[in-house]
Amino acid sequence: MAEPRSRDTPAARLDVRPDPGSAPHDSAHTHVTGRSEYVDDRPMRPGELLCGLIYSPYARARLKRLDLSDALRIPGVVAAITAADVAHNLWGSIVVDQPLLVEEEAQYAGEVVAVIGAETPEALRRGLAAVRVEWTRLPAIRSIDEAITAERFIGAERRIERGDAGAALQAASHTLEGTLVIEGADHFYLESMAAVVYPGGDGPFEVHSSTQHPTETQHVVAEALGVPFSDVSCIARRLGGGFGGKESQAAPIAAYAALVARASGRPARLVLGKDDDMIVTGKRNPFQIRYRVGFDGDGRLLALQAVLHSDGGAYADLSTAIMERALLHCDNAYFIPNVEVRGRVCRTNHHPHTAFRGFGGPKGVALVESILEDVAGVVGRDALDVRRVNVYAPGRDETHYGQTVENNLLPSLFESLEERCEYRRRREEIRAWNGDPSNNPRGLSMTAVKFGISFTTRFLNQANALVNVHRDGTMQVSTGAVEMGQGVNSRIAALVAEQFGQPLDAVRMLATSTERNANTSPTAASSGTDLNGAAAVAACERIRGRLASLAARLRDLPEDAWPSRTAGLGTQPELTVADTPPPLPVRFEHGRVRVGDGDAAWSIGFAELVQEAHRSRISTCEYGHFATPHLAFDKIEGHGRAFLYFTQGVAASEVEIDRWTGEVKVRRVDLLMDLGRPVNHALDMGQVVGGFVQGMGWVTTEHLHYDENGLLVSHSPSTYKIPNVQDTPRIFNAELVFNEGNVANLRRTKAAGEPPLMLALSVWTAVRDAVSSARAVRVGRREPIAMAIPATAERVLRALEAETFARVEGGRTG
Ligand code: MTE
Ligand code: QUE
Ligand code: MOS
Repeated sequence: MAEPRSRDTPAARLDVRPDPGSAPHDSAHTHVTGRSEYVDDRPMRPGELLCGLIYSPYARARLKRLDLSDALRIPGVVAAITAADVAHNLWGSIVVDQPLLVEEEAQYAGEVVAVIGAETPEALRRGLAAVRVEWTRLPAIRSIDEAITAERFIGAERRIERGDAGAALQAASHTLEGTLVIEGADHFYLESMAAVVYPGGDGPFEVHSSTQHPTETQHVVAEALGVPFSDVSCIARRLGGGFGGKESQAAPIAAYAALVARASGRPARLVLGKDDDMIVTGKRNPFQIRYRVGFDGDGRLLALQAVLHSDGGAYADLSTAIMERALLHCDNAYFIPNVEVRGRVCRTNHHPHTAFRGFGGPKGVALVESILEDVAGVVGRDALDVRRVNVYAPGRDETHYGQTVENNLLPSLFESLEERCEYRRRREEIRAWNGDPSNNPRGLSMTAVKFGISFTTRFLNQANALVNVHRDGTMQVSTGAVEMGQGVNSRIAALVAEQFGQPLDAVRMLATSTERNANTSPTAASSGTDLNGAAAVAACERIRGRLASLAARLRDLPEDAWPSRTAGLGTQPELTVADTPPPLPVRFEHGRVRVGDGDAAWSIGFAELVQEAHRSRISTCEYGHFATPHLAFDKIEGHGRAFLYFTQGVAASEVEIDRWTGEVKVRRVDLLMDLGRPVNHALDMGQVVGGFVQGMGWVTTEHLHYDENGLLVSHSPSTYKIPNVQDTPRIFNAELVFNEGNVANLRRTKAAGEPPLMLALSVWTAVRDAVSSARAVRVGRREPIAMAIPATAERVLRALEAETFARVEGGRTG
């Protein structure tokens, strides 16, 4: 039986957008043939050294002795670097608080104390083993609770408020409270941290780094060496994945290699093995969230009070900005009239935690989706109906930080997916299935995402681009965007090709280099294409203006008076043009430039026009800069327009739990995503599907284990379980919806990179739905299921068999 529809959602059904036939990723061919060059694929230069790291095995320890003399006596060991060799031994993206190398006291297991450079892998291995290092262990803080007790924090408390959450909670007919635990996760990029540095002398130090942030890497290297920024260039051709992990933490890796290069005068290469990479680098911030929520008998949210604590690790890194984004996403897709959310970053003795796809957003989204799942149980309604009464809708469309949700497709996304995935029918089927306790429990849940697109720190929302149009009509483009698999280069190339009416293969994207693009922001916050694409288009527009004016002049000149015939002879006055296009329609399409309309239209080949421009001393190269307009977020007040627009989506996941092992299988996922008008449909689908599966790993099997010294022990694929091909949903229907309404952004597109990850929370809520319905069959009522992220098999089994575990473990201890 169909349930009544809530009134405040528009009935419009959304159309899905067919793939118009997308161009392949610009590296697809070299990827599949193994010819794509990553940092460690660079050929070794004569004399090049291989580097390795010595790090603390203890969460906190005083450096008692560090003796490198034995190591340096080993044949082939050439350099040994310690803190004493670093010009400025402090770095940090937001707060400059982190030593590159330990001076006196290590603050986390994995903190680097020395770097060895050697001529061969064997010499490096022996050199690392010969370093004499002694530590005195000190008491460490290894959990959020311990940090709260010790009052060890990073930065001040942040707060966002609207209305009076306290009073609304008092007045609410229903309330719930709880604690949500979200653990960390490793980025598990396939290319570990890597840098090759060629020492300066005849030019700047040339740093090839697997970094999402070439500018910061350049700066950290320069400060470590004590040279001006102009003496360091940083180049990032491509990354074998970054996912946020290489936004800040690639910089010290490059600095270690640079210090060896300077000390030895030789090229130096530092490429971490998987185990070292996982131990040394920070992860997604673990969070612990205490909340109280008030709602009415329909499940309509009235008030949310939440205190978010994150584990920042030993140093600030990006944790305060991540916390801010978490606070800004506690509403997710839902209108909550009274909100009081507070956030505090804890300082612990873990590796400094860092950016990871979603950047705090996933924690806010998890909180409210978790709450709505529990609210539904309390009011006895289907969780989808509870979500639909709460979703942002006309008249209920202002966020708790005072930004209006424009181009809001959320109500229709819910409605469309409900139909497309046959939610009601499957809900009945699952109810019947779960009624038989000998079946493996199944669960179904639909969650949403509304992700704010922009860096919440205003100055980061800028980009620059260089566009060179060559005389054969081909183009070279360089921007600050880093290609890490997401396809940013292909998207920017398509935008530039479109500007000039040229085919895609006329555009070559150059390696990202601080020599062509300086003062760039990291490729992060899903805004790589938005920012750098807009900068490239700005450059194109100026070139187009000049070329269009020139075309209009040529139209009126006899061909034998054109610059290509006369400029060398000097017989004709030189043509001059302004940057602005002429008052005539000029179109760049199909390889030609067309002046005028209809019968009066005249055209010239694009390459020919570029030749004429060069003969007239008109530049066909430009530098463009873009700064996102309209942003007005006051961090102190926690109020204002934080984002240019929102990327939105919904997903419904069905899971089955193995009742004997707790293992989760995802049977089916239906997903609808609003990415506006995509530049490249197939690349965006890759982001959607890839982000979702990455998120599935985060909420199910990826579990970090640390030993009693605070050292990560799950530091390889055998102990840290990312999704593999068998773990992907058996049925996976992912579609993009048709939306031409995002006027805020370049070409009405929407950013795709991070948002789909958060839709994987539907797998986590589906697991809880499965557990709660299986238990309801036994205990006779649905009750809120406390479940941490990740919902590992062990945790799921414990939740399912709570009484059995209580009996067995009670018996054992008592
Ligand atoms: N996709 C691939 N294949 N590899 C990556 O490292 N990083 C993600 C996302 N998608 C990533 C990815 C993250 S964390 C971000 S912020 C965006 O891509 C960055 O790229 P964009 O701004 O061009 O979307
Ligand atoms: C999303 C992001 C980032 C962010 C804010 C977001 C991000 C990032 C920073 C940041 C903030 C202040 C700084 C700085 C960086 O903020 O990636 O260097 O001083 O680096 O909403 O992804
Ligand atoms: Mo992505 S976490 O903003 O690099």
